[in-house]
Amino acid sequence: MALSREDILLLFDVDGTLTKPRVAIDDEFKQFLYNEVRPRATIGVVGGSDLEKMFEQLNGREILEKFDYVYPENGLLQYEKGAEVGRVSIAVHLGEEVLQRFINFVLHYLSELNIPVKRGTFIEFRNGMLNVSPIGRNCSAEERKEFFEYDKTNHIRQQMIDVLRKEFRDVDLTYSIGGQISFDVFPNGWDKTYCLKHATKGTSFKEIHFFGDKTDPGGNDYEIFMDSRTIGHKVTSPEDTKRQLKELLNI
Ligand code: M1P
Repeated sequence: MALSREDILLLFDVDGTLTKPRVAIDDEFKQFLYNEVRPRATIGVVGGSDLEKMFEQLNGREILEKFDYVYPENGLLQYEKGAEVGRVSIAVHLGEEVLQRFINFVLHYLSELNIPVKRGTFIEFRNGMLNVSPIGRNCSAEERKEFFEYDKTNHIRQQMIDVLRKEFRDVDLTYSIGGQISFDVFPNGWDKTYCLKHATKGTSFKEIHFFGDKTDPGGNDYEIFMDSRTIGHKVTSPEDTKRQLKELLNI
């Protein structure tokens, strides 16, 4: 028996899955999603980024209407059928004392770090997570590319994470590299699997599929890709996502 829209949920990562890293979604792919995929399945997007960055990449606020579920910050904020239905706060969870100890340590670490280029906004404070960037989120697109290449051989982010893990072993924190210039920090369990409890509340999906590119250990798609509630699809680009969707839905 063929599955209906109510039976099947497709959840998508953003960077590397629906778009190329930190750029806007391709118009043709967007039309394919809305006109070919949406009639056949319930669709949701679960990104590591905050809502503003999702708007930048996915053609503005229309995603709140076009996607059934929008989950920024791994689903630590939840929008369903266009409206916010919940959020959790890292500040409340950790408490001000631990939070400041962490922020102070990061700023001190960065003040002693020498890398080719440093800009501004080294810590972005979000609702459910902190985003830490050694180069700073104010870098240009060119500087972003250069840092990404530099980090591949110098492991600036990984070394910093190793130090933080040791220093804050008493705090339940997960560190996740999801993009090119930064890493996300959030309480254990607040990874992308967090969105599943919301997506499955009051629904009876027979299949939940997840599409992501950072599905290896340490990547921010790993936990949800491996979760027993999802059927994981590893993709290499938006073109690959489209190809796998066509195959799955017989389009
Ligand atoms: O969606 C993946 C990541 O995208 C951005 O990473 P970067 O700026 O390092 O490329 C960030 O929004 C990050 O939080 C997110 O996980």
